[in-house]
Amino acid sequence: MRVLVLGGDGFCGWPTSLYLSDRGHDITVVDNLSRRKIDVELEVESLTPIRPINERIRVWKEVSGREIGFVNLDLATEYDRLVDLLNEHEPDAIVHFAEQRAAPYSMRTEQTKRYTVDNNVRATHNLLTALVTTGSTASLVHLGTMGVYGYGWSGSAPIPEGYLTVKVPTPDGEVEREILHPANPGSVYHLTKTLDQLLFSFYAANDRLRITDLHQGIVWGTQTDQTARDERLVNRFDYDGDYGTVLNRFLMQAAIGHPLTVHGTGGQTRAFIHIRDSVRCIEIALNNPPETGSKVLVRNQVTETHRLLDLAKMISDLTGGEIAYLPNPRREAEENDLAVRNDQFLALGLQPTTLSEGLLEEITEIASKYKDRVDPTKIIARSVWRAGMETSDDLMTEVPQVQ
Ligand code: NAD
Ligand code: USQ
Repeated sequence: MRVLVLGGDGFCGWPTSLYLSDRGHDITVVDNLSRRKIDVELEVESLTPIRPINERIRVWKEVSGREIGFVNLDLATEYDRLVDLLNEHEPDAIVHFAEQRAAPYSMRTEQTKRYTVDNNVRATHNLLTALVTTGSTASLVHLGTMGVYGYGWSGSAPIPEGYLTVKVPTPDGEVEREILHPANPGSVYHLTKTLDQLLFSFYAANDRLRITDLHQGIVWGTQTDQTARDERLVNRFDYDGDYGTVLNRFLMQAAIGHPLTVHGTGGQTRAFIHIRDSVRCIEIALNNPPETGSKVLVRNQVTETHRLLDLAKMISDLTGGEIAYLPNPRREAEENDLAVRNDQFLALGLQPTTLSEGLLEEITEIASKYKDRVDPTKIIARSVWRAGMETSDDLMTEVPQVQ
């Protein structure tokens, strides 16, 4: 397949591009490199030393013999170039990762709230109108999030894959309807994904676009078989308070001897998936698109759910690290149950990598290896959901020397 990978320089996009290229697909990465610019703005770097995109692509050619194309394009602001790209490229499929994806960054300031909405909603809508105007028949796979459902809105009832069947009372009795699961975003970032959902619904119905929305959990891990082939292909690993996600942060913290930063009681339960499974799911989704004219196909892209405190304890047991209970900078439930249906990917052949298999390897092969690159002043999460909320002071000012 000829595949455009939008956001293909990012944490999920880069390993997906390499995986699909390795599987023989013809890949072009489209990315405006905004994520690298945000690192400069936040004065932080990936724990792993990621190379510039053109070098990454050159090295991939060297090790695999396969070409990957690159187009530097801003989906949110360069509409005419996007239309030209679709006309010239005629893709069979498009994978859309290209959004501002950090909840804390989206809540940091009024500018980052506005940027997140402007960037994400315009990028998605531009893509949809460009597909219509060019008459493209490409199927679209978008990365959504578990956070569109909220966490635990229906208690211990498993979250369905996208749609709920409800009974509507009418004067003539109850009628049954299938609706999108109610949206319960917990941050401006998650809000943009709920807006994306409505855009997809409209364009699937009105213009018969073929769209799959993958509601992905928190991705953990770093490397895939492809990114591990050469150090210059290494994937991004975010550990800072805005972009670092919880499990990778705990792994990095354990590696440097920093207390594990549990927000509040740690009673929050979230869904997780390893990056190796995430890239496999994308290919499965590409190979199994919806029919023309059907509603948006929603698949939950998660493999396990865990309470944060249980994760912290698991890592603490493996490494001997302490747990710190910090004031929670977010407005979120202190405790929640979370059960999620993921029958579709399992039925289509996904064999999940479990936490128990991958954790130790991740600590030793990535977090420990690059621990001297950590800036300890960037670890504590300081973006608050409402002005005036308390955050913790730094728990460590210097990274201890490698033993
Ligand atoms: P990332 O920030 O590492 O990658 C996103 C990429 O998109 C970056 O390279 C960025 O430069 C690019 N981009 C952003 N706006 C763009 C624009 N307007 N035009 C062109 N390129 C643009 O994020 P990620 O972790 O790889 O996440 C990818 C997608 O998956 C996101 O949409 C995110 O919401 C979703 N997702 C991520 C996770 C996770 O745990 N990382 C979990 C669930 C869903
Ligand atoms: N948390 C801690 N300690 C930390 C960091 C986070 O306790 O050091 C807590 C947070 O308060 C929150 C939970 O861990 O309760 C998850 O936070 P996170 O930063 O790992 O994940 P989140 O903000 O939800 O966002 C990430 C990705 C986002 C994706 C989402 C999937 O950044 O792109 O959409 O995971 S999901 O959470 O399933 O909606």
